[in-house]
Amino acid sequence: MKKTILVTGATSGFGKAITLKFAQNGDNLIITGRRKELLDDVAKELVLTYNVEVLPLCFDVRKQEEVQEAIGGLPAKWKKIDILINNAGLAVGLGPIQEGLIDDWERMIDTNVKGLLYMTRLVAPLMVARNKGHIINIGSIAGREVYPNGNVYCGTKFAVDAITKGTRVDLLTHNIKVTQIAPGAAETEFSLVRFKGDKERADNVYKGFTPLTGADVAEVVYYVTTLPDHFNINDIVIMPTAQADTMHFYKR
Ligand code: NDP
Ligand code: 8X3
Repeated sequence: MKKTILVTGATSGFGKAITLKFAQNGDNLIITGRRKELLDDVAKELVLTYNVEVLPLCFDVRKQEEVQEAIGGLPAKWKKIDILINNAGLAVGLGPIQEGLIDDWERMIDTNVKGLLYMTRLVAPLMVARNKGHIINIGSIAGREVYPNGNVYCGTKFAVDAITKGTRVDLLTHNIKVTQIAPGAAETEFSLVRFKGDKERADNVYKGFTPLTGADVAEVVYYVTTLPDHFNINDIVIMPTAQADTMHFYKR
């Protein structure tokens, strides 16, 4: 049966790969992001290639009024969201706490924590009303272990870990699955954003080993949605084979 999937941050990286994966399987998609042109391109590609229905919603997850307008204003048929994938997120900067830029911190906290909460607050009641649904939060290995200079980004992903667990407990009696997927290093726009457009520095992160791709992450996201009703994967850490934890890489 066709499902309706809402993916935040579908203009690049994991989110874009996740939308492709679900579209290949015939599901309808609500896709979000701030970059309207890219969002519309993704929507067009999905409709033309896979003949699915796609609703692009351009908004900033940090802005509660925009989230409210977008989700509150969904036409009735699009309100039947089967799966919410809270993927939109970012790291900004990599430096010691005593030199941190408050604006970078706020961007990360507002996007990775508050944005995820705003989305969940509006979509979870729609699932509760239908007594079904699946919320998938994209965490990170950075939400399991801190690493030097990762301070606030790690903090936001530890928060995603805690919020995911709390969400699962609260939605338990509403038949809603809650899953966290926590990837290690994956080559997307992530490092380019973290290093504020410094491509050389971003490319360097992935030199000497094979990182995960958006498609790898999308495979796992899709997989956790294919299990029988009685069976949920609560939590999963996925890594490049060449990465043991946040600090240990086998680079050649
Ligand atoms: P990308 O930078 O490629 O994608 C991030 C996506 O998030 C974009 O589509 C971007 O869209 C969207 N986004 C960012 N800020 C906002 C905002 N304020 N409002 C709406 N959308 C926003 O990175 P990834 O695909 O790698 O990252 C996806 C998630 O995976 C993030 O939560 C990240 O923390 C996490 N992660 C990444 C890892 C990696 O190594 N790449 C590993 C582990 C977790 P737009 O700019 O158009 O708004
Ligand atoms: C992204 C992975 O280790 O760069 O969440 O923080 S890491």
